[in-house]
Amino acid sequence: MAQTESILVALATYNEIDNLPSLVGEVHLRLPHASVVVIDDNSPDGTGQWCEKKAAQASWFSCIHRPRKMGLGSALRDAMQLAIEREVEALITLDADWSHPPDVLPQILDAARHADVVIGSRYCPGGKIEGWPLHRRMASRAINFAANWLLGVPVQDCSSNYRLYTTSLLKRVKWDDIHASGYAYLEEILFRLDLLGARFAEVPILFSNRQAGESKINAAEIFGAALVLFRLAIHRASLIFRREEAADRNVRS
Ligand SMILES: Nc1nc2c(ncn2[C@@H]2O[C@H](COP(=O)(O)OP(=O)(O)OP(=O)(O)O)[C@@H](O)[C@H]2O)c(=O)[nH]1
Ligand SMILES: [Mg+2]
Repeated sequence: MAQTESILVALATYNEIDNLPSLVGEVHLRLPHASVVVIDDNSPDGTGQWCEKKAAQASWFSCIHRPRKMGLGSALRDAMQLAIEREVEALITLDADWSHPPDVLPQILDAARHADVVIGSRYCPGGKIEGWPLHRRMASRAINFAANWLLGVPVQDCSSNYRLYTTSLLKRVKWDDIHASGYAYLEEILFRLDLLGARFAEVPILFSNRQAGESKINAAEIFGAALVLFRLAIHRASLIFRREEAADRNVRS
């Protein structure tokens, strides 16, 4: 991954006006040749208006305005489709609340030389979480345990949105197969990319609790994520069963 001109950085936002301007500045400082896009869901706090002004000043910056809050996953899906349309080499995603440290971007790019998907990871050796209460740590661990065990995704941090995806891999995704539109999209896309034979790498990060603004995660999102994991686990079991049946038939014939 040599050409940073060919990188799109995407930030999904809902009410991130207290975080976004400084974060966009920092990302641009770290990757001056990359394009940055914000996918904003008509945030009532003026995030979209700030983006309009920024886009008028900076050619490397753009914003997709959506009419209402449609979920993190659907925003990431739009970002992935934009990366394909713009024919960039890779898409980098990160949360817009400063939880994902932009100073790790060079290591993420470096790891992409030998991987199709790179994760900024809290749970690989060297990764750390700062400022999260115990219940958030436990919920995150539980989701990751379920994703590893039920979906077999060979990644230690399946729910981190700090990622790099190579566009050549994204082009092979069958978008109609993906149903999650909320936070569970993070696990679902990894599951689909794993089925496509993706090579994964993880880079340790120090994840810090959001700098400002309010969390968008709620009980409905967590319940929705559990349902998605359950549905994907059944799908995976049926794939394994069909593969074993086919192997059996081959042995007999
Ligand atoms: N466009 C869009 N962005 C969203 C939506 N929900 C969350 N986001 C963004 O997704 C990123 C992650 O959301 P967070 O609220 O930080 O979720 P979290 O990191 O699990 O929880 P906290 O950090 O505790 O708030 C942030 O940049 C949010 O602004 C949504 O419905 N639409
Ligand atoms: Mg956050």
